[in-house]
Amino acid sequence: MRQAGRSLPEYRAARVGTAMLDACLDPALASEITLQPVRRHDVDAAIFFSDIVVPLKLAGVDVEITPGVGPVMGSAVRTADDVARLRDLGPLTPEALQPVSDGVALTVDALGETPLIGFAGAPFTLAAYLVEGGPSRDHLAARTLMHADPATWTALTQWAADVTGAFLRAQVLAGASATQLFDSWAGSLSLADYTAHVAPASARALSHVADLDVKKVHFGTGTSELLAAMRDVGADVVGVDYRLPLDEANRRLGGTTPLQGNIDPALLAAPWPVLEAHVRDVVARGSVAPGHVVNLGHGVPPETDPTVLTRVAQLVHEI
Ligand code: 1CP
Repeated sequence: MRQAGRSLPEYRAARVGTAMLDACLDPALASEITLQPVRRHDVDAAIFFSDIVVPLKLAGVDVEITPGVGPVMGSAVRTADDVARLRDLGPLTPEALQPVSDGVALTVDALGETPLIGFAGAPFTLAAYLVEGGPSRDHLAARTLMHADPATWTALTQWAADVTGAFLRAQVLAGASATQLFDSWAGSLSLADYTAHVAPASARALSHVADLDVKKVHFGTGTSELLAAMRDVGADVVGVDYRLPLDEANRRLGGTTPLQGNIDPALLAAPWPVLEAHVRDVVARGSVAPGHVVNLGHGVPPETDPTVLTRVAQLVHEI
């Protein structure tokens, strides 16, 4: 679940005095933070504490995570020269990825039987941050670039695919037993743009783990029109945000693809009977798919009462 840890007091305590990306690159701290929601909520899997921009940082990109904002680049990547400079940084090596591998290995040891999900950002979402220079609403500059200069766009997204693919691969080799590719902002694309300008790079990112025995979940928000295209880049499970009921998502996917999702994060703050009815509805609709990973339809709001999350996990286990 996106940035799930932020709602936990023990997370906020662990992070005091440590910048976000420094926390991600401290194997013992990253491992401890990964375990916190598992201990508290008794969920069936852990998601590694890291961020989609960690591999950019390790590749040498000037990026920080600014509190209350998100990833911010030292300078935006807009031109062919900017992309050439990125490519000059060279491939992301296993040596550079060592803090990630060490953090995963420590976590897998401590988790015992509970599986760890590794993850990475999809090339479009990473490119959206790189081209915009930080978070943006409509990802206009990225969407302009893919049409204005398709060769530069392709070079950029291929580079991002290889960097993010190396990050994903390192996590699996260190013991993660499933993977998730987050294309959080793909919902700003038309199906035609997604298919022509984004899907090839996402397929390339996933190809980095194609020879490994792990299931691949592919998630985006606002992607109701893109679900089949997102599966077809090589995903085993499609993550659905809270906008589309899972029975309808299953219909759009032809009834053959396991789904993940899609409790509406807004309802975490609603009275319990309202939330309970919603969770039961999500589980019922998901049961028509060939498999269902119960999850939120996007991230946990930081102000969420953690006891509510524990109660949701309990309810799902009961059902
Ligand atoms: O739940 C977890 O803690 C798991 C680890 C995790 C994951 C899976 C973090 C830690 N980030 C992510 C993925 C991530 N990061 C995504 C994809 C999923 C999604 O849609 O949320 C995206 C888009 C980011 C980028 C990012 N990092 C944002 C969003 C900014 C925007 O454009 O709106 C933010 C706020 C961050 C910072 C971040 N990453 C993670 C945490 C715990 C935080 C908060 C930082 C803090 O506590 O200081």
